[in-house]
Amino acid sequence: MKLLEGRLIAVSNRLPVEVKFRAGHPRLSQSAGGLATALDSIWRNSHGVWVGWAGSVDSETAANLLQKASRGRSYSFKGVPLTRDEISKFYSGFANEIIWPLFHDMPSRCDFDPEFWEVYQRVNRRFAQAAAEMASSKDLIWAHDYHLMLMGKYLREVGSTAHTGFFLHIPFPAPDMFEKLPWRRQILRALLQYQLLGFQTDRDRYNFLSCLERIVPEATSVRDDPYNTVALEGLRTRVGTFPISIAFEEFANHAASQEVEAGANQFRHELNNKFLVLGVDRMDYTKGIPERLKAFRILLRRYPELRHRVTLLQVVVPSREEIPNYKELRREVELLVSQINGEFTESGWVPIHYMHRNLTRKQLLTYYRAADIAIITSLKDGMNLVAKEFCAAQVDECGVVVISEFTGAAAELQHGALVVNPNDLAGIAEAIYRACVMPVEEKRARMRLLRDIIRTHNVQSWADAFLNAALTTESAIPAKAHEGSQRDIPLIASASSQDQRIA
Ligand code: ADQ
Repeated sequence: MKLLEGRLIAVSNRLPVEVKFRAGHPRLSQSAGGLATALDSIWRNSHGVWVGWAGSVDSETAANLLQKASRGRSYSFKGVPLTRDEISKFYSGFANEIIWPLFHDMPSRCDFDPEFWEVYQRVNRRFAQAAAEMASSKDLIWAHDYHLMLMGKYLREVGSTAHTGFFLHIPFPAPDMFEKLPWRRQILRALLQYQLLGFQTDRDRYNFLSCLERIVPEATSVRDDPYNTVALEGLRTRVGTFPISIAFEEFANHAASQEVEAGANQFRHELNNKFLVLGVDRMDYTKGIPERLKAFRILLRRYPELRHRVTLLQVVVPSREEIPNYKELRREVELLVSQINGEFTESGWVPIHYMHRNLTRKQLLTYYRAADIAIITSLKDGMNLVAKEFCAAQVDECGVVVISEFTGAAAELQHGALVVNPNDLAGIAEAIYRACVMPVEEKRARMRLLRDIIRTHNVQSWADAFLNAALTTESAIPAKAHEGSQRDIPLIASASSQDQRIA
């Protein structure tokens, strides 16, 4: 295991803290989310800087507040200022109205506005400058997610000599989908300017390699187990699979605490010990929330004996509310909840409990512990950390996971979970029924297996694997690249012609 000699420069669109105005005064608040939680564990073993947008506030105020927030941490924060127009065209526009829907196989939701592309390039350049300013050749610049796909190219342009890596938290689509993107070639070529590219699953990695084969045929790829190495114009990029995970022990220990246990018992008591099915998601059209609600309705119609005995708790955290698609989704979800409750509610039993707000970690763990089933019906999902968090919280090993086959998590959890096709509403209803009647020994055997997997493949092992791969990548910047060579250089002379094909 190679250790980082220098510092870690983590770069993400948002910082884990955000400046917001309360009573006219700027204040820092913690922003929730999978990435913040994941990176938190990494900083325990490394020091450095986290670069990202800190909220709509002037640079000086942001810098002062971020400096204060950095005290007592192993890393500091550096804000990247973005204007309102940039937030709208780079973040809401290019990232969330083009890349997000396209990479989740929903091209009809894309708005391919060419102005979004202009701003996306400009903002990526600014992030690269901010990261490069503070990075030395011993440091690793680790960029996160689809907002920063071009940053590797700009890092080279500004002459950064740091190690570079990029991790994509969302799926990478197959070529037929990806090629709809007007800027497909520029994006693939820019990604190849990073030294390491990490994907959540093998499927994503192979989709990326297949896209290269079709769209950037001048790139060559060889297998270099457990990675692929892609060569283009004198540069090489290592490509690997690194399924993200959670801080298992932290979740499990907190879930086992007396306060969480007492809260879970209290909640179950209030529900009259009904069988509890739990959904926890960002309000996002990729998460399959309407599909889940419709499946629950089928369950109650098909199995009247479950009425009064099963309750669905659906928790959604508000998300991207400035984008019209998201507003419509909220209306659709709330209409379905009220229709289903209208159809089935009887004295002493409401079939669906619905919450639309942010929860604290303790509240989230209380619901995870109280629940008998976690239901994840994403139409497509890079990983889905909720599935893993639920398993970590099952300290008495009795919960069942029903999970969509189109999540990254299903690739790891398929042998312990009940795997469903989220478009098969009757199939989801049957899976919930099966979980309701599953013998307790089977539940325990499945949950033990799931917990063992997540305990071993936790967020620390994810970060270690990525860092190790980044630091052992050969030839950071070959001399030819500095000279601006356009020639393809055969990097692995001994590779057979078959190996030269993208695997
Ligand atoms: P998300 O799409 O946000 O992440 P997910 O992986 O499920 O999806 O993470 C959501 C996080 O938000 C979880 O940690 C969960 O606990 C938290 N959360 C959900 N509802 C909440 C609520 N009401 N209150 C508080 N917290 C809540 C993206 C990708 C995923 C990928 C992650 C990490 O879309 O596929 O798994 O990044 O790589």
